[in-house]
Amino acid sequence: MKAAVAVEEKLVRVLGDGGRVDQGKDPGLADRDLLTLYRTMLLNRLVDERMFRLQRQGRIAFYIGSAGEEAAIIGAAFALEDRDWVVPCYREFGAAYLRGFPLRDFFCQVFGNADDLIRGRQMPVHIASPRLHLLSVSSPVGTQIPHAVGLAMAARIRKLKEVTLVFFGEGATSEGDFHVSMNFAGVFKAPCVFLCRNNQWAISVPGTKQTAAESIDIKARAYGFEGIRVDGNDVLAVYTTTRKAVEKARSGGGPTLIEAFTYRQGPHSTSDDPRSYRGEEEVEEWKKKDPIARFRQYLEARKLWDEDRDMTLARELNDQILSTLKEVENIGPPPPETAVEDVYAEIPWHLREQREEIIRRAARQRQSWPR
Ligand SMILES: Cc1ncc(C[n+]2csc(CCOP(=O)(O)OP(=O)(O)O)c2C)c(N)n1
Repeated sequence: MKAAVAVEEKLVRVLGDGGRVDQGKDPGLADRDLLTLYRTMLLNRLVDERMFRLQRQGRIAFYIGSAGEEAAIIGAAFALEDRDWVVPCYREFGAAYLRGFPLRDFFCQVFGNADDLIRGRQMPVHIASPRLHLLSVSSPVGTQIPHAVGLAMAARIRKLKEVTLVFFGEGATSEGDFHVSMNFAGVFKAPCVFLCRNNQWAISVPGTKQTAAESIDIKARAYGFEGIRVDGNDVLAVYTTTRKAVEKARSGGGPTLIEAFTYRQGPHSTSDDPRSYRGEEEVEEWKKKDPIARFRQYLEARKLWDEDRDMTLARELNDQILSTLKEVENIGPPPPETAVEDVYAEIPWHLREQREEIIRRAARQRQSWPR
């Protein structure tokens, strides 16, 4: 913890205490954009809360959320254009939603039901959308980073002005994939922005055990490009920093590493209990720096927001979440025989045989255990 506190002073910040902002630092976003950011952050938080409850009730198998990290995720994604690419880790539902990923499709994926775009073949929350330039979520830590650099290089070779934004946690910076990717991106000036959500915990491993360096951003120097450390709970600071990095990448200036210093407020996923590895006091301290509450103060200071509007929005979003859930929860699983589809353009004989067998068994099971 000590190292983190010492370097907190050099964090890029826009939002000051009580919602105040220095004139020179305000990115000057239109009111509509500011409200979109707030709405998306709040939706993200409410979806997470609902999903954790659903998992505890045994209605979904697994969930992984982003409470506390919404500013780092949504602020960065807001700096992109539609033609750009997002290569997510597993906490970036907010970024996907911002790019137009429908809530219904997200819930269908979490249930792994027949309407899931990837037909139940991935872990819950592991979404993808080629249409929205959103690569598939990678569960293995750090494997998405070389994919992102490859994607960025492909865009450059094809002379497309598309930038790739890749998300990962600080734990991923201990993987070889991170270093290989950073080196390659530096040498070949890949139009890639590396966004490290330093939420200070890689499941039970604290940030202080992840690196002997004083921070993550300085690692970029060794690879010959810029690294910036930003307050990851300050949505406007994350947005302005990422915007500059994206513009630089688009104009041929090469990659940037952004370390968004933040905190994971909840468990790693529905599968762990963080009380076994970190103190409640630490969590409470970070909840006081909540990114949504902080942004709300700014909106209130600008007279764009108040208590009434907040309650109305929360009610509206919760209604939307509940009605979408109601719509998708009983859709049921994809037919089992679809397991062998989408692998080959034409299903080969051995998979055709297995497909027939699956259909026969499923019919027998339906007779023994009607739904
Ligand atoms: C290669 C690999 N090793 C271990 C795991 C198990 N694992 C899943 S998430 C995780 C922690 C990752 O932490 P970090 O990169 O900081 O991201 P965060 O979860 O904090 O967002 C680990 C160790 C894995 N999925 N892949």
